Amino acid sequence: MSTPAPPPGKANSSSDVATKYFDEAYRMCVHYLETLHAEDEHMKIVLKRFRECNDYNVPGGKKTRGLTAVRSMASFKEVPPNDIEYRIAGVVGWCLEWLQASFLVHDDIMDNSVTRRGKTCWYKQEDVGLVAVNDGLYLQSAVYTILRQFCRGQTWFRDVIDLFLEIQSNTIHGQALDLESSCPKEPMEVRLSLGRYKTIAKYKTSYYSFVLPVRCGLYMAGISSDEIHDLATKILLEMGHIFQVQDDFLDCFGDPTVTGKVGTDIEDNKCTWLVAKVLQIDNENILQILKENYGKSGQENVARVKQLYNDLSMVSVYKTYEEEAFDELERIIKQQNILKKEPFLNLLKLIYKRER
Ligand code: GPP
Ligand code: MG
Ligand code: MG
Ligand code: MG
Repeated sequence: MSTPAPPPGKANSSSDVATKYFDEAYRMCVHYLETLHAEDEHMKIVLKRFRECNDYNVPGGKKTRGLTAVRSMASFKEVPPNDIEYRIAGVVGWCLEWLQASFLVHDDIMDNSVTRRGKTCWYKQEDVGLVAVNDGLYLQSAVYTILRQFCRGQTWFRDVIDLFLEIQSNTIHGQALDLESSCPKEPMEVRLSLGRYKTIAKYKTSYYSFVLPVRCGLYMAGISSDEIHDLATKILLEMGHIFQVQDDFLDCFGDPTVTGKVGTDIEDNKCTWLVAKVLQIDNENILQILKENYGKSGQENVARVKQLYNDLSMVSVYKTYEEEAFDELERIIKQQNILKKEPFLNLLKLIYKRER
């Protein structure tokens, strides 16, 4: 792929009509959430807490998932969407952002992370702590509260709700495998294999980050054919895989001032693309170094693993992988004649050589 990555924020440019509707929909959703149980005086303190929780955790990301739902709806429709269709797609887009926020709040606790989107993780805030578990559950319930309030009358309502529920379950299964794989009860060669990695990335990331936004867009555009949804899923799972490989690379080699998060994968004993690639090399010395240092929180252990990655030129191995994987997926998208190519190519471009 030869197109350079768009500068951060370009996808959010004000000339983008999807962005305009999308930004407007956030306040509408929050406003509705704040009416829930507001008639009971005692709930005031809870509504205040949830307002802070929403504003801290939902809107501060890249918004790729939410905007992808709106853009997909617009590109798959035969005729340009009207105001109402854009607004309602904006609401569905925000539901993706609420789902993402709920996952991130919980993921940061499980991964013992410190920063997220350039700020202290929600659970690390002095007055939050483990109450963040309930806040994360609230964020997840908000997805369905919003969908039921604003989308119930739509022909695609049932399909979209079903898809959210199915993919939420997939993600929880993926997160469980991610966590099981960081537990030393299985041998390192088994739990950190490339095969295991592929399953983790597919379930914990690809479904909710790529399949869900685009398939919501298809449903909102009135497209429900199995053939189309199946091929879209196949392509989007590949895209999600590349995205998680990038996430793992950035965890170790990214700039935290750009990614907004400090990596913890080595300390956390995670099954990442980097460690799985290294373990593919059949070498006793490499295995020994990893056994002594991987999954340990000491600075010297983490530094030893990073040194091993450098000795094995993992930056260059990654760059070659990224280039080839993008080229291959671009070829697959262009080769088929069932799906509109442009929305898929645009999404692929959006993550090409991403640094955050
Ligand atoms: C990415 O993992 C996957 C998720 C954030 C999904 C979490 C799912 C739950 C059910 C809680 P990651 O830990 O690599 O992400 P990051 O690098 O952003 O912390
Ligand atoms: Mg995680
Ligand atoms: Mg994490
Ligand atoms: Mg990560």
